[in-house]
Amino acid sequence: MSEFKLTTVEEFEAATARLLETGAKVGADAWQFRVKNQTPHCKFGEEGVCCRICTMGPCRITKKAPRGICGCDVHGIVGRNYLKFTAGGSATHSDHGREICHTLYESAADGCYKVKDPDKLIRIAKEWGIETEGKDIYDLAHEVAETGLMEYGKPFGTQRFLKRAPESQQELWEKNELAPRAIDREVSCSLHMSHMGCSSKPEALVKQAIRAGLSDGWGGSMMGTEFSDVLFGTPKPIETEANLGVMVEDNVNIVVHGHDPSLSEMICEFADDPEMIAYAKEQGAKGITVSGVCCTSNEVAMRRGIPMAGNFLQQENVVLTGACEAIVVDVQCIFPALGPLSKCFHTKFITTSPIAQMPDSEFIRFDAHTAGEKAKLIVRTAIENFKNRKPELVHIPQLKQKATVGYSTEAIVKALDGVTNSQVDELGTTKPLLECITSGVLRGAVAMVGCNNPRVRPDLAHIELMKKLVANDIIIIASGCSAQAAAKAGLMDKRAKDVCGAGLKRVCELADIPPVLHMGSCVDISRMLVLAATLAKDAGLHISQLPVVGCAPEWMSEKAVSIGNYVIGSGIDTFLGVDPYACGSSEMVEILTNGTKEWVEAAFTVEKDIEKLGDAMIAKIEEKRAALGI
Ligand code: XCC
Ligand code: SF4
Repeated sequence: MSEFKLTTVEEFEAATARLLETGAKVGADAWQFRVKNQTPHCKFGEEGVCCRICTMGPCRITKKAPRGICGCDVHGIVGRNYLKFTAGGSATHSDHGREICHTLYESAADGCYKVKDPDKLIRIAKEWGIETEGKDIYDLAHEVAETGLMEYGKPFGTQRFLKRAPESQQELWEKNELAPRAIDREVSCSLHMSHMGCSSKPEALVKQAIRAGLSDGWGGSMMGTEFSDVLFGTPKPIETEANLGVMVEDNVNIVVHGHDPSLSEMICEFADDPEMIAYAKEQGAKGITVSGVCCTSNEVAMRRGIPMAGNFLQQENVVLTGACEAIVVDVQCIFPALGPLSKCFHTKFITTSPIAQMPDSEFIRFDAHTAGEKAKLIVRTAIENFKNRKPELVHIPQLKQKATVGYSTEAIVKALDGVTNSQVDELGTTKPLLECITSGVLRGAVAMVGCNNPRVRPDLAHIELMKKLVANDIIIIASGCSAQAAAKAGLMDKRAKDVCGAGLKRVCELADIPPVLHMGSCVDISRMLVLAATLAKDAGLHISQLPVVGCAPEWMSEKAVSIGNYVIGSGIDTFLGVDPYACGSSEMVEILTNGTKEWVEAAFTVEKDIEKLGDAMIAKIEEKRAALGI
């Protein structure tokens, strides 16, 4: 085995610089240049003090003009903007969840989509009080899917999955009117509250932001995760690789990008088809390589070991390799830049969802009924494009790392059972993990999530923070582009145990895990909620008492704000490296960083200095340990 060494951000950057040289040859634009054109950013926008929700404005708050034309002050404006931002994220995650519910509804024994994890389906049905006895599994799938879909619009009651939380958490939600009702209602209500002439009281706006966030985390996202598992299998540890070097020069390269696994699962299926591989060979390639970007990539990495070409800010790089026959996208986080960029190369930019339609793309509409034939068409299109490559433009940076991924909550519980000899019941027990934490072998856990962002040096905060935390015996669970940053660096290689403190290293050896556990895509942050809830229940604690914090050091999207709201809303202190356009209001800052503790026992910390951010997380974890007397 070759010697193990983490890849540095400098190495990522050198690879990117080389790709930008290719770009320059063909006149390609890239985000690196657009950032320059957009700098300096609008100060009013950055501080969240610009309001354009009615045409009396736009109004921007300054010393000279402390109120908008309607009389709204800065706190109301920042608060409304914050709530709208959250609603956008909650809607997006939840609509993804809804699509998955529909896919589950369309599943059939002879259909494109089948039930791969019937046990999980039955477990959820029982949890929801749906009769399972003697039912055909597809009848049950339809019934569960329909019940799930009702969660979006039911007139009465709150989200079913809230029952998974410890009682203490549920009480807090009830008491503070934070328990999310129908998902669509929370999104609509947020838009209603932030309409001209409705709420301008920051407390009310933040409370609703938390409720809308919770409807995402414990509603839309959780259904997205659970039903994806039912359809495509609950992830188990699996080997894969990460970074651009996973693309293979001699093969047809298909890159999947976006979030909904329904598309990418099918693409992977057909890329494996011997008939397709033979066709690729006929066209002069040696085979077919599917790799991924963003959360679609995380989904197929977790379940199939499909390699991860990169995270968010690497999406242009895959095209710049000159070796990408097709970049196939579904929804979310897709740069519209991919259209014009693909035109500079032979790459086909294929959009598939009516929700994400873009200029300069080929639209091959994907739906549950025709998924098979459409996937086949896409794979075939990519294969036939191989011959159009311009060999002089081909350069794939030879950077990649091995990664063990696939750590669903179920898989983590199972893996950690190797550490002690506790009995495991059907679902496993978190006792061994709790013992590691109580004894101090592990000091705690950090959920590292979210995007990378040109506002900071991309990937640096993710990687540096993880290195610092694992060296301090803090285990990391990661998702989204943060997980991919870790994988690219090598932190998901089991050999990364050597950069850990002695306690975590021992746990990694005994349980045979890497120190950073890949929990999946961003909707899979719901897995983290379930894990935290289970740990708290098993320990007889509030979630807020666990030595666990969340961190999104480079986040950028509306979805990330929704996530932040549901993570603090679930009692987990959350550390951000990018300000959510809230710093223009002292009252909003106070509520978000302190005031929310009164309702949910957790709050945000915003800190742009990476060292200080890491220190603050460690201090928080130690503070929680001290409070527990461990
Ligand atoms: Fe998108 Fe989920 Fe952010 Fe990555 S981490 S840039 S939201 S892909 Ni969710
Ligand atoms: Fe200006 Fe008030 Fe209209 Fe906002 S709602 S644009 S602050 S007048």
